[in-house]
Amino acid sequence: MTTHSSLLTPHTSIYVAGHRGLVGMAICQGLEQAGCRKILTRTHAELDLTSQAAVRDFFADEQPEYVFLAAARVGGIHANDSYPAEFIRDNLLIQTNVIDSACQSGAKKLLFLGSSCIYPKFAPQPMKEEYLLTGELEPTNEWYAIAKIAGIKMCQAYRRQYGFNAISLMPTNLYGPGDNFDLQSSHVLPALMRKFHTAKMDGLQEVEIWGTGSPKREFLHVDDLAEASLFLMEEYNEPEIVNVGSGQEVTIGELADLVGKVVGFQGKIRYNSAMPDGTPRKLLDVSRLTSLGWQAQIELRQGIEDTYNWFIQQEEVAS
Ligand code: GFB
Repeated sequence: MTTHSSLLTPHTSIYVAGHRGLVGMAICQGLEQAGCRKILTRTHAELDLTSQAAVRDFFADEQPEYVFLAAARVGGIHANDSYPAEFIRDNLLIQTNVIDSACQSGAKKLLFLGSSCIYPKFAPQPMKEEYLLTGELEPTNEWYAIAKIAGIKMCQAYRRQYGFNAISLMPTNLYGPGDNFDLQSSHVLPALMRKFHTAKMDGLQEVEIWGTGSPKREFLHVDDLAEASLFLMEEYNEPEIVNVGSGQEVTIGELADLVGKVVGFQGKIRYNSAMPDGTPRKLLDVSRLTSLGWQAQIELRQGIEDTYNWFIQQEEVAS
């Protein structure tokens, strides 16, 4: 982890909302490695972020200087498609409460994490930040996307009316240690890892993959995202959103081959086209970020190996 300049010192008080999730965990780790010692966290049991009163009290008591807003209801294509009410409600509540309370309690800066699904389903590729709100959204995740777009607009509105330094990052599809490996609710990469691992252990000859295998996705290791988040917290103070991607785009079929090789699964793949493909392609244009001086480091195969090592350790602990 690269260490950055001056804002995030051992004495800076920093709240990481969502510290038990994939992104929040990696941000906490990055902050610790950068020497930060006043990192505030609360579990869901300690602080319900959907409760306006609880969030307001927390910020009034703790008055964090910097806030990483990584708490969200997230999930893969099936979870998004199955629970639209929960995805729009919980995300609107969490982000509204945290952004408003951070501003009211005098926080110096907030970093909001969005998602590449905010862009139109058929946006030209790679997708530039200015394509936001230029077309129809992908129906499987429009509820989540609308909540994230509201978060972006709230950051911009609070900057404009109250002078609050709130910035927004749009990460591409993320993966890494600490991910959700539940087959019903996870994203594709951890789902494939679990499916291939289970098939290998049980000696199964075939694994089912959803959709046609032809959609393309870009993947970014969560440690890269954490590093980009720290970098932008230090360096970026503008209303415009910033894409965070790796430029490493593969089809789902190619991803399956790669994950299968890393896991050591030698059987066949069967595509279930009754399950949705989602958006055909989602590649971010990262020229704004690279011009600011940051780019991703972790190559996809290396990142998959790293994640599989973590996954195996968890399986051993659980068994
Ligand atoms: O990662 P994923 O669930 O999310 O699915 P999205 C990506 C692609 O992988 C889709 C295919 O084409 C899926 O049909 N796929 C194949 C699988 N097998 C599987 C499987 O076993 N599990 C899963 N989950 N997918 C999500 C959004 O979209 O991406 C969220 O719904 C968010 O809102 C997130 O933006 C980053 O990339 O399609």
